[in-house]
Amino acid sequence: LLARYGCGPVPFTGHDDALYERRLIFDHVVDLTEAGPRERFEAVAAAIRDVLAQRWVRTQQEHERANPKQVYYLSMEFLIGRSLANNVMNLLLSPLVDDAARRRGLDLAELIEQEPDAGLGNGGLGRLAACFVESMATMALPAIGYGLRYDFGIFRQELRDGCQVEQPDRWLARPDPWEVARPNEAVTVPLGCRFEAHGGEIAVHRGQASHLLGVPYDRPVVGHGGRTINTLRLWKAETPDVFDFGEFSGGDYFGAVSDRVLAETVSRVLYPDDSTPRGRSLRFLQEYFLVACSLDDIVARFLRRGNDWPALADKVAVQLNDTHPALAVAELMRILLDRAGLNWDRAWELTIGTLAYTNHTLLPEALETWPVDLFEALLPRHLEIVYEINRRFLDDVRAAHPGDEAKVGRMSLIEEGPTRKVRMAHLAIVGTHSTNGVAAIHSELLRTRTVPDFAAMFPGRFGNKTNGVTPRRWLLLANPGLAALLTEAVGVGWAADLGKLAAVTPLAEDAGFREHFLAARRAAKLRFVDWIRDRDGIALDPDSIFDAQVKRIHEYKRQLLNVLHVVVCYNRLRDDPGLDPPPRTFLFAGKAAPAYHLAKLIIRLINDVGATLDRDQAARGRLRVAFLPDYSVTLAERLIPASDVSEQISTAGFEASGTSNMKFMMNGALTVGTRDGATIEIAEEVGEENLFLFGLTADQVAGSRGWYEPRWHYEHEPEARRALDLIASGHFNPGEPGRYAPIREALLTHGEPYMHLADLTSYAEAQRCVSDLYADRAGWARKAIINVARSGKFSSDRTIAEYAGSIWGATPCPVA
Ligand code: DL6
Repeated sequence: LLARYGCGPVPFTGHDDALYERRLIFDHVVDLTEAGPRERFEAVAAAIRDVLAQRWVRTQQEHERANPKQVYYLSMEFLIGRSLANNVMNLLLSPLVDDAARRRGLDLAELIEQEPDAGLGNGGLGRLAACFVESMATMALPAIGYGLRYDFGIFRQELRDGCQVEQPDRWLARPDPWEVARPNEAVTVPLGCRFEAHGGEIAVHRGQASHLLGVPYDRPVVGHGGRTINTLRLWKAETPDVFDFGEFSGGDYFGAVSDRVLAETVSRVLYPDDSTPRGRSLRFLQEYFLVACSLDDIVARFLRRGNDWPALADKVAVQLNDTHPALAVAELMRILLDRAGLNWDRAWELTIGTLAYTNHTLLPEALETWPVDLFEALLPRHLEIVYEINRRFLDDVRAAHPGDEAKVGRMSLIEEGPTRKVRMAHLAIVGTHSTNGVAAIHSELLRTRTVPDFAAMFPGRFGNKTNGVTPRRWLLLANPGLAALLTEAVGVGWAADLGKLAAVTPLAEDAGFREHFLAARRAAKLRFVDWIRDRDGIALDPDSIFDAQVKRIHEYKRQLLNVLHVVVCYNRLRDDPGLDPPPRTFLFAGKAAPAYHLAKLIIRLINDVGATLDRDQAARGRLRVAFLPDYSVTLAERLIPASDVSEQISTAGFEASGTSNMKFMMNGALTVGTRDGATIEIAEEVGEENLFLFGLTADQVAGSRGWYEPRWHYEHEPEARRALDLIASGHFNPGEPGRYAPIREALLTHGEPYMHLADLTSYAEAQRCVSDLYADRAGWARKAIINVARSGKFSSDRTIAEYAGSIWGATPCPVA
């Protein structure tokens, strides 16, 4: 793939051996021997940034000069994680940095641990954005990611008495060595009102226009090989002046300063809701702020390069990561009408040609709508434009379907009712030239079930782009032992062309290779065991199967199904102490949205079950449950290579794609999964015999809606009944017997949407097959090797090549 994109690794040569010392002394004014680990980390990171700075400038100069079609990825979330080790790897500086560290007696692993995760995302959607920008840089695509520079990213999760407690994530408490503030490139964002923010809501004072300032903070996005260094530009909200001089000279010093503080709340905190937006008005302002700053910047760059408005769609491709930046449709129309002075039809054509939209969820509660009132108060001109888009669009609907007012109502951009709302997904579909889902089944369900009227009206606009993950971070960096083995087997090129791993397939039959493979996996497991013991004081048994379910806690992802199965296993051990299944450790990690009470109760249940098993002789040493607090990119990088089993057990039809499923298989874990999201495509790649599929299909789930009766399973399936009864009995929580009544009630409610009990029996059967296979060392290794070998499709390079080819029409712009 990389060869096709005309790039490959370039070793860095001209280095300055004293960069680190200079950074330490001049930035921190500290004697070399007295610097603490954090100062040493900052100095190393700053030294690496010094190394890449000229190439970063060179990339920008080349893009200015060549004036290629430029890609922009707009996303409210970029779940970046740490950057130091990743940047060193992608710059191909690892041998040099290892050597420099050795000569100075620096413990690199210790320094790496000093870097906080940039947790600017909730989960899959934000991590995908981070993988995408890395792939775009690796493939030399001229691309910029735009997001918000939240002062507080996703909350830090603590566990107290087994319960999730949210703590602020102060990731910027110390200076971030990667970012470059560019106040001279700040943009002004006009608003139709003044506002005050209180607890996530804003109170608007109509009739008093105000404005915000968007200050860009740039972060380097290093492509593998270090040739292209693209930019991730994150906006911070500020007020135009420190003081409003009118108020100041009038004596209202406090009022003038507090206005500034209010404005800065716009980029203060990431909303911690995954798939279930809470519809806070400050979030609406955040979304507009991202769109307004980014489009202003995009247009400025477009014009600066000497382009004229008619060329906009030939020179600019903007991808909207879900509907969060869908206001871009109205904002770009506003720019083209009011600023460029184009007529409506021309402006509309350019808007559609420039923008494209990715859908990431079918959950009805996650499809964004915003009250018309909020538009009226904050963005009256945008509302006018949305109404006009809708008027013209509904004329077309009526012309195509005369008399079908029901269809008109369904398709309207405005949801009528006591509170009139703008349907952001409809705006995004109507105002862009491309709508894609993120896995084949998801794109199909989007077309056929969620927005069939739109798919019928715009058949050419709908497509699929199955997600991918970057193999640099998720294999080369995360799993050095396995990576080295793969390089030995197929050469160095696999990290930039993951399809090359297919050549490993025949080695599954090679007993010697299997042993090396198992040894590499064992090393990753031991590394993780040490790391998690040091981080959390959690002791894990590396001789047990590590069975991992790591993702946001949500009913549709079915952590509860996993727990029910654990309790089934526990009951079996209590019944028959002679049973001898291979020991298993069920690892859970993930955050619950702070207001999602049932999800938080699930976390507590997992912890209660874990504590009970630890105390019970029947389970000890054979069955363990551990909830690893504060799931993050860094935790995933350590845990995934150490896991034997990957749990992908969402109710079929609910998980749009999933991406941890790809990271696990790439690292040699075997999947236990439903036919959902990209797991279906993983099964196609590896063959159904090389993973453990179970459960109802999406069609069966949809077909059961309305008549599904969980009580039937409760009454006819004794293991399910006993497991549920044990949970409800207070066995795991003797201090508060009724604690899990809401879970019992949810699982037994007629029509339970996630169909836990319907899938429990086939899930337990799949898990029995896992235990049986584990006893067969060679058989297990064979399947695991085939998973790694067939993971090529799931590189985000492949996904990005598809976006570039069929949505953006963008080609690489290599930097000499
Ligand atoms: O496409 C990235 C990721 C998918 O892999 C997950 O399956 C999906 O749940 C997630 N979607 C969201 C929804 N957020 N919104 N809106 O995070 O996207």
